[in-house]
Amino acid sequence: MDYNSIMVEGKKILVVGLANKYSIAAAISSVLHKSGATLGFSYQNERFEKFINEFSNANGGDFTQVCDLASDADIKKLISTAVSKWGKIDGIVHSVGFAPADQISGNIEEAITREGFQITHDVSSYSFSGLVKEAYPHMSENSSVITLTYIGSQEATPNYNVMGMAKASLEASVRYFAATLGAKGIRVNSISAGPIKTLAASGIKGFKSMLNKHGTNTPLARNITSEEVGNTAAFLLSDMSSGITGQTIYVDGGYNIQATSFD
Ligand code: NAD
Ligand code: 0WE
Repeated sequence: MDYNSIMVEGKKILVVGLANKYSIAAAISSVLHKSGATLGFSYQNERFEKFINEFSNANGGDFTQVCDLASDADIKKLISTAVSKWGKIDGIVHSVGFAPADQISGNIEEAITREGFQITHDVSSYSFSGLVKEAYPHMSENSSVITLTYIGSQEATPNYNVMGMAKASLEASVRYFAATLGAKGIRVNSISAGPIKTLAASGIKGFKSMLNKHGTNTPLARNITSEEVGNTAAFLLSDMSSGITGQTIYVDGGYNIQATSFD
């Protein structure tokens, strides 16, 4: 794909949720870099530090900053780092999700616990609210925030369980923030991606058979790539999408429009 280096030219975009080269955030960052953006990266803990610094050097990064999103102090530190470097922030990519492993396997009536519910909702949903709450006073008048979600928020998906409940909460958060931040020129949207084999996904029982099913029983008759998610992300972060806010945009090959399909 040839990229137009002026699509997000000069925009200063914070990327949260990069872990390794398979991360959806890596594909998004690569497209943003090729499309003219300046990037800043946060990472969960020191385990990811080496990769992030190398990735940042290769992809137009201005800074890297550790940030555990379960910590309000870390979120404050991240935004203050971005503000001290940039003044104003033009875009944020939130590409974060986590449930304790025992929460996303088996039937929900067995798997769910109060603690598992709390951790999952805290990291996978509140982290978005906490980040935007801290960042919005420093966002430019023509800025855009995106997050990543999954159709398991809308339709019961085997094993996805409490992650689906957290994604429903995340998608509702997008609508609430979009409703009040619109007047400040800040747009807020989510991308609902089809399944992609990232590190987070590879640990999941039956993921391969789900990938096969998606790849076959979908209008485009194939799975989507993380680059395709990156392209949509660049559009949503650019002024090309200036009339769009509060939406869940499906990048899933059309899977979500089918009630059912033949094998
Ligand atoms: P990934 O493992 O590469 O990314 C998840 C990121 O979340 C990692 O960078 C991890 O460090 C970060 N994270 C987890 N807990 C954190 C915390 N406490 N503080 C800071 N960061 C934390 O996997 P991915 O598949 O790229 O996932 C990115 C997003 O895309 C997630 O929201 C996921 O739900 C969503 N998504 C993934 C798929 C898929 O099939 N892979 C499909 C649709 C949506
Ligand atoms: O959001 C996700 C996965 C997020 C995720 C992955 C893990 C694996 C390792 C959250 N928490 C954890 N915790 C771990 O310990 N996806 C959209 C990918 C995914 O995960 C599924 C899926 C799909 C699709 C889990 C069950 C069923 C389908």
